[in-house]
Amino acid sequence: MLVNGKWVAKWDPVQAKDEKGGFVRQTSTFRNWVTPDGSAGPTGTGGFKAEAGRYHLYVALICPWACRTLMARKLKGLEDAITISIVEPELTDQGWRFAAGADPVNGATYMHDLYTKADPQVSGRATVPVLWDKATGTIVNNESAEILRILNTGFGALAKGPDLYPADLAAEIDALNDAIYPALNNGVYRAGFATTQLAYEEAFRDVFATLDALETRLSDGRQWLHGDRFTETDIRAFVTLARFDAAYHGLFKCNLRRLSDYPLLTAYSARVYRLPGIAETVSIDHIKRGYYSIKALNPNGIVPLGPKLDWLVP
Ligand SMILES: N[C@@H](CCC(=O)N[C@@H](CS)C(=O)NCC(=O)O)C(=O)O
Repeated sequence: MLVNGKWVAKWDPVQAKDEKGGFVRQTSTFRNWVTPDGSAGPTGTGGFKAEAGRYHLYVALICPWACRTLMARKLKGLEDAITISIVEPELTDQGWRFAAGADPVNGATYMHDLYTKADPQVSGRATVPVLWDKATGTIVNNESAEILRILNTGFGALAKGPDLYPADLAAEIDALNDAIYPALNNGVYRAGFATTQLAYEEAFRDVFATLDALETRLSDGRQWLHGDRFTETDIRAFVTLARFDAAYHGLFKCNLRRLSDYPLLTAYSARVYRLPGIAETVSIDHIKRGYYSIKALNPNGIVPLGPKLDWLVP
């Protein structure tokens, strides 16, 4: 991670734990918002006006948080307005790395180069996603939950597509997001990066209780998690479901059931995958190579050949 702008240690997924040995995810540091007129958003400072071609999104295809933002960019028709760079799937001792030429905006070698460019004294982990402002040469925001909302409304008329956070569903969306984030989205990481049996078992139970609840939720025939409208909760659920059998079931020891043991969640995942543009945001190759490159969990770096994924239909 970075301490006062210097890269200090070899990359290790677990650098903060709670008193039970549970994995603790750091909070994001850059919290500004792009808005249609450049006024300040709910947090941070103003000065980030929506303009086509001004912003760049840095992502990893292995990363569920980054892929939230890639999905929203597609669904909101912002591909022409926002350019992207994709890091290499394997984590190095200095975190995410770019292949030669993969960052035409800053020419960075590592993700941490962008963090120190934005703030030479920055401390923390150099995570993806990052929404970068080419005009001022800084990071606008590195919190995927907020970038999702920025892509939904911050780009004003540049964006098209469905409202991913409609006002009349906001309370319901917030409630379901708040339930699935700790127990499922981050729950699989809490299981995978637990350093005690107790922390692992707690996370494991949370993960499967949540999958069971989501399967039940879909049993009334609804198409999406909040009914007939596709919302940001569907994005947030899908990115975890899409990685479940390929990475979390094996590497993160979330092995009570597979996604494919849940018929409604499997059909739901296939439905999301078939939305226009979404298949391009899903790389099972990157997901497997990326997760299985985490040396602390898989020292020899062997990448499994399976499993067969039933939801991955064109
Ligand atoms: N709160 C952040 C979390 C992002 C995050 O943890 N990304 C991971 C990849 S899945 C990362 O970049 N990790 C690199 C590191 O921890 O050094 C968000 O949702 O945007």
